[in-house]
Amino acid sequence: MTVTPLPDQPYSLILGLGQTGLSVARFLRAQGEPFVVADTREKPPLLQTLHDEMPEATIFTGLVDEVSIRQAARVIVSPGLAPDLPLLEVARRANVPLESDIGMFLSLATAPVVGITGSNAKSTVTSLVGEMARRAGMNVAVGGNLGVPSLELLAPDVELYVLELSSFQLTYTGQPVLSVGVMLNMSIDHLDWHGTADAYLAAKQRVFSATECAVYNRNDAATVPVSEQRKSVSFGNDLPSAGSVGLVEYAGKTWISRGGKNLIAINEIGMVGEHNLENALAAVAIAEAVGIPMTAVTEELREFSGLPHRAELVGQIGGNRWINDSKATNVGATLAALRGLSGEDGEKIVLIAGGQAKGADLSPLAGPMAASCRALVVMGEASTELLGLAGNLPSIQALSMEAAVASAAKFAAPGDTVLLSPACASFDMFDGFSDRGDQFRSAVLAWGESL
Ligand code: UMA
Ligand code: ADP
Repeated sequence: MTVTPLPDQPYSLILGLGQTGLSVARFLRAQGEPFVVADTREKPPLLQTLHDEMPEATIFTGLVDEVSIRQAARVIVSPGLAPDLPLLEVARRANVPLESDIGMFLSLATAPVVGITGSNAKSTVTSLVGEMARRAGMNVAVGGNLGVPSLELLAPDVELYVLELSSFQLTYTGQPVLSVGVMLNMSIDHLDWHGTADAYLAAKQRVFSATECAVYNRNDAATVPVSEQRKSVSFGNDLPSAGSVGLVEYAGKTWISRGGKNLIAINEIGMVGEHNLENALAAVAIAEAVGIPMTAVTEELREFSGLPHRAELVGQIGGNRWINDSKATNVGATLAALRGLSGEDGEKIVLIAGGQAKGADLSPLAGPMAASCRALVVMGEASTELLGLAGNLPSIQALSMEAAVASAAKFAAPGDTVLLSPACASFDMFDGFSDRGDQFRSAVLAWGESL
């Protein structure tokens, strides 16, 4: 343990030295406010950066001195830290308030803030809404759980903030004061962090606790605000009522319609898959709530083709469509991919799945896999559980991404889709979902060249 003196004046204890902790330290330093940094890891990833930028900062690593927590005026908790961490119990017992960078940001932001949560599609919808606002000529700042930590977005000339909010961030944010609070969808994830499904759902529902306008998915009951709302806009892939967003059949086409006005035919949308149509509907509802002009909204829907690693086309190779959906780190995302990418003419999916299940029950995959898959290739810690769900499907375990691609290629019939959509986190075999997706792409392209 490093022995370092604590400040004489009231100080903030920044718990966690990842991207969030560093952004809080930078912010407090710029404000001239005293702080101490603590991280339970011996060598947190951004230790050197902190030393370089602020050599005078007090930091505890590894075994954190509990006195530093008890004497703090507040603890600013990084989102990766689960609520049952003993250090957080020390703070609670000493009545030291737990806060988040998001709460600090919201108390300082002067422009409207859109906060977007949900089990899946947060990054896609956050980016899409940001692009819609940019196209409309607004000075928009986009970040939060996606990319740039919120405090680093603060600037006096920003006209709109669009934040992706994770259940972890919401847990430590009390009642987030938002202009527009959004819940896209709900399926179970992060049980290893939250402990129970109820705790996960309650964290997500916080997005509505102090919002001016709630945007929710009327076809997903768990996204409907439990608290009373002054204003709300719903979206769904059914007929919209007045003031909401949905789908309308007109002149032989299906249209995204808002408040009785048809905006864009769905065959003109740049993103693929049924699940991305839901995302387009959500983005229109958010744009409506924020007041982004609809011409910019529809232009962007035509242009935006989605983010990498989310149902991303790698190529049409060897008679098959290869799709990288490495960001599918929970069951809900893989179910959406199976639903959204199933062939209509008898083509089937060869699914590559597996990794760390994070305490989730994978069994809801069994039925949809049986209905839409030709075969199953499993990887990582969840292999045995997934093989147990394969039923009559041909299945095999692969020990590397190259082996998974080779097995999938053997299973695939002409016209089939080979889909990497793991339903699991990647850290047992990869450096993260991007690394897993990149390795998939490389292995597919290398296999294609060998043909
Ligand atoms: N950790 C410790 N001890 C500590 C502090 C952290 O062991 O004292 C561990 C955590 O348990 C975790 C890892 O370190 O495994 C990183 O945690 P962190 O809170 O320091 O993470 P940051 O670098 O601050 O990144 C966080 C988000 N990460 C998490 O919530 C795990 C990033 O989201 C986010 O982009 C960033 O803040 C900026 O806002 C990533 C993520 O995976 C993309 N989010 C989850 C998801 O999307 O599913 C919620
Ligand atoms: P998040 O930031 O919530 O993780 P992403 O946009 O990164 O969301 O997408 C995560 C995963 O969810 C990807 O595998 C993507 O294909 C899948 N997905 C995208 N849209 C939906 C949806 N509407 N419902 C369920 N899954 C979806």
